[in-house]
Amino acid sequence: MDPLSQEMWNEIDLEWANQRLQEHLNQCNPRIVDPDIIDEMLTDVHRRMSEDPVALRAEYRSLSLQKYHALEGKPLEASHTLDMIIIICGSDKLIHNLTFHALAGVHFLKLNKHDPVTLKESMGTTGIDTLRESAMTMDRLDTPFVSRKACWPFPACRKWRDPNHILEIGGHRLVPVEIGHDYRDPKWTQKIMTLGEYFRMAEPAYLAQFDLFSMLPRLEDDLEVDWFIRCLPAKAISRNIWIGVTETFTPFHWDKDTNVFCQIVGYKTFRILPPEALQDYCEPGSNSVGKDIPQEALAKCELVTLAPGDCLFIPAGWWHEVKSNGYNVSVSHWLILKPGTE
Ligand SMILES: O=C(O)CCC(=O)C(=O)O
Repeated sequence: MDPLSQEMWNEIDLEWANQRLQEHLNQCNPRIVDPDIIDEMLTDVHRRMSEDPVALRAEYRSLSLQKYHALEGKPLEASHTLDMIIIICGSDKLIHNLTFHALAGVHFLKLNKHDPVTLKESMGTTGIDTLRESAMTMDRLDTPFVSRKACWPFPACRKWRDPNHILEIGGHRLVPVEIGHDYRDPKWTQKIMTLGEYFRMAEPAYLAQFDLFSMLPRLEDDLEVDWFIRCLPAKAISRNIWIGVTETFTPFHWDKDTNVFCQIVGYKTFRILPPEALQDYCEPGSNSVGKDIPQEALAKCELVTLAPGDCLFIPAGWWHEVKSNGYNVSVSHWLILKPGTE
């Protein structure tokens, strides 16, 4: 969801949503009412998705809405059907309204034990202005920098230290979780599970780079959505959450967009290298490298540990590798820069 242009969906209008759903169902010809048959069709559509992603996503959404309707009286199954639409096709106002409807009155059972994340000594307070000044005074945004405590004013830095805050909002919702140490591991795989199940996992897993905000817009209240408009020369933003419950590891890679990476809960350590540093170790066209990077190529790494509230600015094309240990939440913002600043 793009916070710079999005129409906020805070208004829940069930009458409007039911009318839209009914209109949609009336257009389905034939209309399928057996959830098991729809499931088989959904599996087939998902398998063929790469053949024609636009048309097949539309078909996936349409079939899922029919399944949702057929599951009346089964709130969790109905809401999971809508979550699969969000994961595969993205969210929209209708899906968001229907989810609210499906889960009204369903509560999530709190985690009964969690270790609150203790704050190490503050690494200095600088605040939002530092990031704004750095962004404004740079001719070109082509050097990484850390702005200590720049996003510390976000309420998320305090509220999300207790995972139950996130779980109360979305514990029943489905999310795609990476299972395994990292994506180079032959046993690495992805599983869809509820956020509640994810938070109870003990084996290496990662809820990585997921737009949880389009699923749970209430979480946006804990961030400052217009912060980037005030601070940075961005005309649009793609925002993703990274939640770790065990240790996490993201191997060296680069991204095509500039990133403002906000550390919200816990600590994360980055190794950073300029674009030319690892070119010789990656396949043409690839943005990642295999396991064997010679030590001499890593000699000039910048090492930085982010604490809660710190922001790291990673220019497009810069290599980065990221480690964390224990409960950890970050929010990355890929910026679509204003003309003249890219
Ligand atoms: O936090 C992580 O594990 C990786 C973050 C990252 O690579 C990114 O935001 O581009």
